This record gives sequence, structure tokens and C-alpha cells, in this order.
Amino acid sequence: MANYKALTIAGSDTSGAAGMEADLKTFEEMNVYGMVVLTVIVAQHPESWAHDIFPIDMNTIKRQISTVAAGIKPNAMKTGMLGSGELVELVAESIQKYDLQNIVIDPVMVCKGMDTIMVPDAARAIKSTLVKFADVITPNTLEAAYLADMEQVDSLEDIKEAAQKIHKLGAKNVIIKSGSRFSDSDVMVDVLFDGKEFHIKEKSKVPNAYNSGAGCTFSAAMTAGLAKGLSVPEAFQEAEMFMQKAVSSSFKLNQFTGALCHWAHKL
Ligand code: PXL
Repeated sequence: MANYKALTIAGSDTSGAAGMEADLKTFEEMNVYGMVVLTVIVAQHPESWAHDIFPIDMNTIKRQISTVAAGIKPNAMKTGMLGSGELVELVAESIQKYDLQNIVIDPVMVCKGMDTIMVPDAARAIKSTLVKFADVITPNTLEAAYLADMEQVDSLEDIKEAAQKIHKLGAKNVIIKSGSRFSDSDVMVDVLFDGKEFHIKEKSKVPNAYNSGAGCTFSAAMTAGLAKGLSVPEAFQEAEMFMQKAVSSSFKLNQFTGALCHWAHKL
């Protein structure tokens, strides 16, 4: 039996909904062996759910990268929360040094419910150094606006413009997810731009769904598809089907948040 291996370079979301927890659950459900380079640990305050970020030191991160990249070699990899500009640069160097393939960049700049960039220094470095290594980049509308130097991305036309601009930065394929952020619409769109064509996936908002970790899960599903040798449009199709089920069966964790049901495709 073929064993396909995927790597995530990402933070731990202690609540289990986002970050490397979401990535590993997704890899597993998609029949791909998962590995982690841990970058930060996010812990939430139980009374307010405010997030604190505890970084892992750079030497420990370098050792983890060499374990999986030199010692094993994944078929595909993704990035999640990177936490500092220095770490973004280390990831870009490592992609070249170890000749890593099938790179999915999830340019995590905000967590669910936030509208300001968490670590500006990391966001700048993603734009200047990491985007060009992306076989696929998967920003939400806030991240897309930042990367494309646009005031806002709030319509399908904006998404198309942003995707073209981000493609010009060097990403081979750009997937922008409107999520539930479009202000005046019941419809959500995910748009894949491959440099020539737009592939548009329209879907209805799922009422009362919990979508914490949706960005991580989607980019992990893309990574799993590429690890298995699917083309980008095929991986997009498979990731969309996986998300549809995981979001429809999402559930509450506490009064602040909930999680996707990663195993919903088996129900
Ligand atoms: O969903 C963005 C995200 C990514 N990575 C980690 C997180 C979060 C949001 O909470 O905690 C580790």
C-alpha cells in the first residue's frame, strides 16, 4: 500500500479546533500520514477565550525541520501560524535547502473573529519571501487584501482582482475563500486562480455552523490531495467535499467556540 506523507509547519491550538491539531486530523481522515514541525503554542483564557501565543525557540524548530525534511521527506507540506519574520525566512530557506515539493502556504495572519494582523513582522515576511514558493496559497479575504495591497476584499470581483495580484507575487495557484466574511450575502465562494482560469465554487452558508479551524482544515485537505499526487483542481474538488461535510456536522465546544467534525465523511 502506498504511504503518502504530509508535513505541517504550524502552531498548536490547544483547544484542538485549528492549527496543527486540525491539520493532523485532516491528514488522517484523508488517508495521509501526518508530521508536525511545531512553531508556537496557542493557549486560550477559559473566561474570555483571549489567545496567548507562546513561541518555540528557533533551534528546536530547526531540529524538527531537519528531522522531517532531511530524515524522512514529505510528499507535500503546508505552513500555518509561523509567529515571526525570522521563522518565515527559515521556512523559505528550508524549502530550498531540502528541495521540498508541493508547497501549500496558508498565510495565517488572523484567528477566527479577528480583523487585525496578529504578527505584522511575520505577515510582511510571508509577502516578501514565502509567497513565491507556494504551489498553492490559501488566504481568507483579510489575508488576501493584505497580500494584494487592497483596501478590502468584499465581493467576487475583489477576490478575482486579489487572486491575480497574489499570483503576480509568484504563487502558482491562489485559492481565496470568502468564508462567512462577505457582508451582504448568504452565499460563500472559494475561488481558485491558476494563472489562466478561475475555478469558482459557490456554496450556501451553513446556518449556525462553527467554523473555527476551517482555514487550517481546508489548506490541510489541499496538502493531503497534493501528497497523494492529485492535480491542484482535483485536490480543490476533494477539499471542498471534505469541508462541506466537516462544516455541516460542526459542534459546540463551549460558549465561545466550536469545532469542525473532521470524521463527518464517515458518518
Ligand atoms: O485559525 C488560525 C489559527 C492557526 N493556528 C493556530 C491557531 C489559530 C487560531 O486560533 O490557534 C495555532
